[in-house]
Amino acid sequence: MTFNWFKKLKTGLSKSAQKVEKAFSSVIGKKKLDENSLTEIEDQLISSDLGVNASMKIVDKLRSHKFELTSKNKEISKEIILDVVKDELNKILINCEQSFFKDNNDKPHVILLIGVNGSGKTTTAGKIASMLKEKNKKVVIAACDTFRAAAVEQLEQWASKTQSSFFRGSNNADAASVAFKAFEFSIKENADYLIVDTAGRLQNKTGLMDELSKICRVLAKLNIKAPHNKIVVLDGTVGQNAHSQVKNFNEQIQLTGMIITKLDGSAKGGVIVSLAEQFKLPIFAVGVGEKVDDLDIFKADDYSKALLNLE
Ligand SMILES: Nc1nc2c(ncn2[C@@H]2O[C@H](COP(=O)(O)OP(=O)(O)OP(=O)(O)O)[C@@H](O)[C@H]2O)c(=O)[nH]1
Ligand SMILES: [Mg+2]
Repeated sequence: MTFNWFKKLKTGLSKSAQKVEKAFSSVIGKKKLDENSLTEIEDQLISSDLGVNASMKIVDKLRSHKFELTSKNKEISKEIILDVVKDELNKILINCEQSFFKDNNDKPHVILLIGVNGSGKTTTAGKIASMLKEKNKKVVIAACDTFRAAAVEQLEQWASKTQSSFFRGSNNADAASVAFKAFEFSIKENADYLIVDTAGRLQNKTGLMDELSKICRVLAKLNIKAPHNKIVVLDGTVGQNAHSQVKNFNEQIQLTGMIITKLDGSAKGGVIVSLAEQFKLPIFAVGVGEKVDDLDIFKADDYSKALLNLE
């Protein structure tokens, strides 16, 4: 991850960081860390979307460091407290670091992007294609949102911007059959990656959720391992609602990971911590803007530092 990216991530997460920072502001400069303060910190962390479990873990850690935190300079310093918190955040987030570029012995490697309406799937498809193109990979992007002509055009623009091949079905075609044909086409083209963009769907709409299973089933007919990645794209501004999205999509098609978008300007960036804590799924990437280079792979330490406004 480049320095520029870290800067972008930090700027994007600044509102979230302000919220998290507030959790500790009341104890900084104090002589002791009492139970009341710890409870206050825990409440603030929960309201910063870190979730109950992660917030409890952080507070437990602070409690166990109480002596260290208060004996050095006789008053609690921001640096020391944030260092302890960063270590604890890293412990939770480190297991989510995983690249979706690995394990590409299988060609084409199929990446299926799913999620609720407007979560950032199409934009993310374009951004991933661009990342892959930078690695000199041959990429096909397929439009399985066959109901909205605008959706197909939006994806086509991303394909041309990233010099990827584009595959579309006929209007109102069955999404699964388009996915199948796109896979056949990608095999014929000897592509390294096939990125399948799907229509947005609410996680409680059974018919549309079943369509996702069907897409996975037909892709597996051509390669039992496909789709190699089933990634839910989550809007980072929705906060705790992301949990029910992950839960339902995961129950439907067993996700291989998550991508969280729109972290720029969101005050709910802490949600990544609660998602990591609860689902223990890889976080492949995070998005901090609408442009092609506003997505990068997820790095636990960078994320923790950005969330705590550290250098
Ligand atoms: N600020 C910001 N905007 C984003 C980000 N990712 C996507 N967007 C914007 O969010 C809006 C929706 O993005 P799309 O990629 O069309 O979302 P989608 O999930 O494909 O939407 P549907 O196909 O309608 O379900 C667009 O205006 C994007 O430019 C991000 O990381 N940050
Ligand atoms: Mg879309």
